[in-house]
This record gives sequence, C-alpha cells and structure tokens, in this order.
Amino acid sequence: MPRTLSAEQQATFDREGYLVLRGALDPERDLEPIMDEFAGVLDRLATELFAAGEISSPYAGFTFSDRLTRVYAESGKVHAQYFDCSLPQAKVRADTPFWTGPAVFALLRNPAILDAVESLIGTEIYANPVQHVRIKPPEHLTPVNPETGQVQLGATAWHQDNGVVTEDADETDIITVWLPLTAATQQNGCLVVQPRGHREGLLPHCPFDSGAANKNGGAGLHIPAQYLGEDEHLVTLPMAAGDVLLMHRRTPHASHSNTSDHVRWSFDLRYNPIGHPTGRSAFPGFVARSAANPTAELHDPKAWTRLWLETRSRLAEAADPRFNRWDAADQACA
Ligand SMILES: O=C(O)CCC(=O)C(=O)O
Ligand SMILES: [Fe+2]
Repeated sequence: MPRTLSAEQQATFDREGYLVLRGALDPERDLEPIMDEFAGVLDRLATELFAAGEISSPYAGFTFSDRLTRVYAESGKVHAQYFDCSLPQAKVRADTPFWTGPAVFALLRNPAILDAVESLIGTEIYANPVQHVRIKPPEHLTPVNPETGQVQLGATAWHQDNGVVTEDADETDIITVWLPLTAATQQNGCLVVQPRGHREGLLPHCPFDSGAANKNGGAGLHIPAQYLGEDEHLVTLPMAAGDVLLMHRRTPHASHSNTSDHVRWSFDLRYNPIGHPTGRSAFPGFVARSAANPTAELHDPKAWTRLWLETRSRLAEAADPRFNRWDAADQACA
C-alpha cells in the first residue's frame, strides 16, 4: 500500500467525495494499543460505578464489548463522554470526563493517516478538534434514555460535517478520517454515504427537537430528507479493522443502528490546513505535521491532554460557546 494517494485515488476522492483505503493501518500495530488503552478506561469506569453502587458487579473478565454493554445496561446509561476525546458542546463541568490517552494521540499522529491527508491538503496539517471515538452499543441491549424515551447512541442522522461546524470554517478544507477498530458492518451500524453529494454545496441542517437531541450528539443536526438523493444512489460502507475512510467536508453521510450483539467501535478524526478556522474555536487542535515549521508539531501526548484540561476549566466557568448556526424555526425545517 503506497503511503500517499495515487493520482487515481485523489481523482476518486475529488469526484465521489470519499475514498476508502483498504488495509491502510496495521490492526496489530496501529489499533491494538488503542483497544488496550480503552480496556483500562472501561475498567476504571466499571470500578467507579461498582464502588458507587450503580452496578452489582464490575464485570471483570468479560470481553470489552460485553463488559461495556453490561455496564451500560445495568447502570441504565450510555457513558459515551467517559471515552470520548472531546468535550461536550454544552454544560461542561470542571469534572466532565474525557479520554485523551497516548494511544489515541498516536492515532491522531499516525503517519499513514497523515500521509493520506497530506495528499489531499498539503504538508501543513492541523489536527482539528472535531474528533470522536464512537462506541455504539447493541441497540437491543442498551437502555433508552429514561427522560426522553430515545435510543442512546443509535443511528447517526444524515449530515455533512461542514454543517456541524460554525460558518467561519465553511471554506476550510477539513478532511474527515473515519476508521473502525473492529469490523463495521451493515448490521452493527457502519457508515452510509451519498457519492458526489459534496458537489451540491452546504445543505440545510435542522436541529432535532430536544427529545431526540442525543441521536447525533450536540444539537442532533440533520439534513431533512427532501434535500438528500434517492436511496438507490446511497452507498453503504462496510469496513474492516485497518481500513480508513476519507471524506470531503460536504459529503452527506449517516450511520445505521447497531442491530448486532456487539459494539460498533470507530474513531472519526478531522484535519485541516494549519491556520484556517476549525469551526470549533472553543476547542483545542494542534499541529500534527508541518514541513515548513517542524518544531511547531505537537509530539507530547501529555501536552495534548493539558490543552483539553485547560479548555475544560475555562468552559466550566463560562457560558456555553456557540457551536451551531441552524435554527429549528428555519423554513427548511418546517
Ligand atoms: O460513526 C458514526 O456513526 C458517524 C460518524 C460521522 O458522522 C463522522 O465521522 O463524521
Ligand atoms: Fe459526520
């Protein structure tokens, strides 16, 4: 596998708005350290919940998927924020959990990922702070949110990533990099994309009513169905561990519900040219690669964690920043 994209791959990305790189990562070298790190995070969560009397067993000795599912089921809550490498968009507290461990940082700096991104946006690469781990639990084993009656962390509604950042970043060439840690299948909720949809410009996005807001994080923004292409033109993207999806910021995409018995586990990362607006200025990014100024690159995972800790302290004291430009009262949302 060449480390940089071929002319044909670049042309495919430009034309279709996405590109799957099969086997771009080595699961053992690139993904297993992350899974080991998350086993530790889950162990801590289970220990804390057990100590607090919220679960009757720490469920040690189970696989990651089964342990997580049991902990979520018995505590009645999907503890997604505990694992995520970003803060929530609202109500950040001084102790809001997040996870920015060294294995996650190594993924953000993974040379194969940065080489592919470099082919698309050049050598000056900023790790955009819109980054998440998504551990989507089996829907039939996961309790609904007792307040809203809605699925917690179910399907992701149709959206463009450009639509979920602020408008200052509309012209920033943000590349989305989506990758599964374990196989993503139609059954466990892999991604679906609308090929060539990136050529239609930015489509209207509407917030869900508050009851459904947990569906897609944040304000639960989604593109109303009438703005999307015909179903037969949509492409479902099963992916194996090691595969990497590159997406244009205006490619409409969604993901299925997890109807399997195991978690669907993925990361979505974003990169943009250094110095351009990230669309989430309240959150910290960092220089992942720079040929022009290599000393500006961040190599220390602890320094990355400090950026998020400082951000958390600042946001805990402040009013919620504005993350969303769309209004439910807009004509497009009627
Ligand atoms: O993983 C998902 O379900 C959604 C991911 C997504 O929207 C993204 O990577 O931009
Ligand atoms: Fe997205």
